[in-house]
Amino acid sequence: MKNYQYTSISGTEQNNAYEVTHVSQLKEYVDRTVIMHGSIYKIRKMKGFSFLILRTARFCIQCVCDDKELLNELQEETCVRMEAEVVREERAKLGVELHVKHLTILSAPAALMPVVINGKLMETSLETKLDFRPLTLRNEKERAIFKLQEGILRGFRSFLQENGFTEIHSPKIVYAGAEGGVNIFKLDYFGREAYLAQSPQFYKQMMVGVFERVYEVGPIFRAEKHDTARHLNEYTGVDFEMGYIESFHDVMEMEAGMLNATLTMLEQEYSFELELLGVRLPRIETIPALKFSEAKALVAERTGRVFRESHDFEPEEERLLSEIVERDTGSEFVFVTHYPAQKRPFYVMEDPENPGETLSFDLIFRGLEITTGGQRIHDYEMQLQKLQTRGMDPEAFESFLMMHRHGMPPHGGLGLGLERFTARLLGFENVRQACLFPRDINRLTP
Ligand code: AMO
Repeated sequence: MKNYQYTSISGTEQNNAYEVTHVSQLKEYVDRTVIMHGSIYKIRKMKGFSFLILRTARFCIQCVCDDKELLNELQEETCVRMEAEVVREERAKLGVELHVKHLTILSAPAALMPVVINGKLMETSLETKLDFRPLTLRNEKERAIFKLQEGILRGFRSFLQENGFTEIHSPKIVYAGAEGGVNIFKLDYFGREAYLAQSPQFYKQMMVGVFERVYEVGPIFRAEKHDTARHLNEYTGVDFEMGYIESFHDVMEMEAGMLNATLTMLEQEYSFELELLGVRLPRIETIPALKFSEAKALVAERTGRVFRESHDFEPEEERLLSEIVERDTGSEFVFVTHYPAQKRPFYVMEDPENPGETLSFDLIFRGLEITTGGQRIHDYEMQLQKLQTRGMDPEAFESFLMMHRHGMPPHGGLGLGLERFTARLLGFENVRQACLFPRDINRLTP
């Protein structure tokens, strides 16, 4: 017998032992003997036997072992290979448990765990969790966060592939920042000044001239000097860019479709993790859209609060806007469009009917900005003029302007922060909880 889920090992079919690499269908093996490997996540001593919880690639399985000698040798986090009988047990999470017949120790830990990782909840601070990340990620719930994150990316990728996008990989050592501002890491590049990429912006635009529709999933570096719950110094950006658009609404529509497809995939293929973490998935029917000026006015009117920043949203304003929109429409997502040009980078297209306002948008989800996007300038003269009015040197952007000079279709795209989206989806206040190994102003390890 050979397929993707189970591989029979030669010679063992006679005694009916199957090497199981995927435990979700373990139930089909009731009363048979299987061979499995994993780590001993937890040992619970009972009278005359012990429960061993075996942590496998995705699930934890309850095992029963009554071999006293063996139990004396075993400790938590030992890596083992076992031959065991599958026994129906309705009280066990998977509906079956394993009765150990034979067990081989592959590797034993050299030291005791510095933190308890096998409790139901990890009752420790975020700082401690992050200090011991290689270990704390082994916790069943902690790792489920990142299994879901894998699901999110699978959803994004398969939607984009189905819609004709080509995946690209742009350089992360760059000659200029794309997003402006001071949050850029400088680098000594063989005596020349270079930077760590703040965004794949220039390159994804260039690649629209090549493939028409492109996307990239990759690291983004921002030298944020403040320590907030929504900023990382290195995060994973999901960027896409599409040519021949009629307006930036095409980009918003594509994003709504991508989120919808992804939530459906999570519901179908990640129910184990969703249940384990008690995640409530949002619904997306139509995402309401408000102009920036309308959204500002709405928050001021409903809350009676006036915010200082007139060209952008303050985080508290985003949160309040989300609450109002959810109350009024039931949607946990809201698009805010037409941001003032002052706060948007030089590649963003201004509204020809209303210069000063941009054809751009942010997507706010459960109170936090998760995406920025919009239509870009494709006309050479317009881009050149924009650089000049901003006092920027066109020569420094020669390789960017090259594409404009030689013909570009109307195009637009967006950038989504993977950790921010994951954090809001899972109901976390701090974006670090949705990052495997966060980099912030105080943290460079592990
Ligand atoms: P922007 O700078 O708004 O736009 O970034 C896009 C999205 O990236 C996420 N994000 C962050 N996540 C964690 N830590 C940070 N420090 C951080 N900064 C940003 C947010 C944000 O919405 N080039 C444009 C995108 C485009 O127009 O295509 C850009 O980078 O979720």
